[in-house]
Amino acid sequence: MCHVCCFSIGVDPDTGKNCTDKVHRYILVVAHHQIFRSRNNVIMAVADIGLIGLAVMGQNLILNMNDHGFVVCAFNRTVEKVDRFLANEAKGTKIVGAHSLKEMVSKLKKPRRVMMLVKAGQAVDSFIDQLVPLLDNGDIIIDGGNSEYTDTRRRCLTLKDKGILYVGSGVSGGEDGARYGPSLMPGGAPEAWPHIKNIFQGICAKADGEPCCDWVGEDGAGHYVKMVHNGIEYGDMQLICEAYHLMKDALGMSPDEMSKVMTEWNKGELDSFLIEISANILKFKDTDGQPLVEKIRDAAGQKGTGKWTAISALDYGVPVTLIGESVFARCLSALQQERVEASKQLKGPASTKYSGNKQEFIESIRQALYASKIVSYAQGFMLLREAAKIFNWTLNYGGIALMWRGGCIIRSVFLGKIKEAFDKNPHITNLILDDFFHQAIDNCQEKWRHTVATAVTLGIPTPCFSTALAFYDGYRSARLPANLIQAQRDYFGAHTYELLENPGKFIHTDWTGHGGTVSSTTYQA
Ligand code: 2AM
Repeated sequence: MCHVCCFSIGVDPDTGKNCTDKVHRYILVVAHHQIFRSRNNVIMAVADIGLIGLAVMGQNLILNMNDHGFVVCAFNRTVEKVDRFLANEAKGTKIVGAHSLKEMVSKLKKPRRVMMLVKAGQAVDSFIDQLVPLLDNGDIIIDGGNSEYTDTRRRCLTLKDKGILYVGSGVSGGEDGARYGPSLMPGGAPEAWPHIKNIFQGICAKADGEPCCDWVGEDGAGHYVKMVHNGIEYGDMQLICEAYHLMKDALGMSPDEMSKVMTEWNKGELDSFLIEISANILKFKDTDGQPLVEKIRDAAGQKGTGKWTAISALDYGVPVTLIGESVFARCLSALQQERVEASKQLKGPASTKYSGNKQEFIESIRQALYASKIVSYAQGFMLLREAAKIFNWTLNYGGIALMWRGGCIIRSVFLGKIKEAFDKNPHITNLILDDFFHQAIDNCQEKWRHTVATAVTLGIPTPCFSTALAFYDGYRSARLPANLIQAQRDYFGAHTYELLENPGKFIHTDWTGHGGTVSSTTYQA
């Protein structure tokens, strides 16, 4: 008896009789693992992929895969959820279920593909430990959760030794994305890609007909790219909030008015999901007819991926200042009670109202937002480049821009321009140097400066607009004041410095006349 299909090998499932025809018997033997029949004799192909984790993202991805013709076998730690899912959301589909990992694995075509959408951390390790003894060489485990890339690197290396192909895939787009087309960022064992490509590129979002999913790179690259995506998302959200803050406080605009402005912005170069939903949020009314957004406590939460990006930027010494500021802006907002108290004591400028032309200032804010956004993405790609160097990843930067072009939270028309920039020159040092973005910043520069200067004068915080501008001015400076830092370090700690005319040669000066000539070892943080 076969435990998969419940039929004896060689028994014709239509008649239930032992088949005597030699050829037919052979076909039945070969086919019995590929086809099995349920009690009511409906033919069900064995599953193309197993999916563990029936929270909303997992369920929606399964339904999405089913829509695209893939047979999925569902499993969940709490197994009652499998039956509930099959009886409700999955009713009438080709989705099958399993009550144990063993049962799930036995229903999968080879090489077996198992995707996990479970809580990041211990749950992922626990499922891997349970799956490995059930799988064969060349089978594939995919983690589609929000895992840290360092965990994915470790898992990838450990499983390679066991002959299992491990993939860590970023999945972005929220519940709707998972159901109707997410952005997928898979990385890990490259040998796995040909076996999952059809499913991944089948179910993902499409932008201008192209799939928002491609192979990202080795080991933790997929989850790293997803992490940077989330960091950029933090930055984009904060930039929109700064625009909102200026329109609200400097121009005294109502949520409805601001919604109309953002709707207009969404028709041009800022066309993006986040601007679109912000316009919708601003015009949304509570049951009493008042704008709901103004009733929401201004204390931002966070789950950590923005913070991880900032930590990674600090670890690798890349000036990803805008994402860093956006994380700190959330931290500052979270000190809500403290701020309310401080607001009663600490004074700013006498007025926060802008006295110039309103329409012109709205346009200035738009340009500040656009220029800052360019800086943020340039910084994000700087970080990707550095991580690729450190981990020996071959990253396809244009491909990454295309993966983010649709399906995910930062989807925008703007990413098409980034893709074009990398298509033109895959080795470009910095996106700001690309003709298109260079020109765009030139066009916005004056109004960007005016916006930041006005915000400073009126005492309205714009940490991301400001840091983006400071980065831009720093990046375009042939000479920064770090010569003085080097002198200070050498003065108090004999850390040595290089002369402009002789880079690479570190020397020490006895600045005080009694410091001696011994220098400390030089190092780069
Ligand atoms: P559950 O339904 O049994 O709680 C999102 O939380 C998904 O991750 C759910 O499918 C959940 O399973 C699963 N999950 C969370 N923590 C887990 C753990 N420690 N072990 C296994 N699965 C876990």
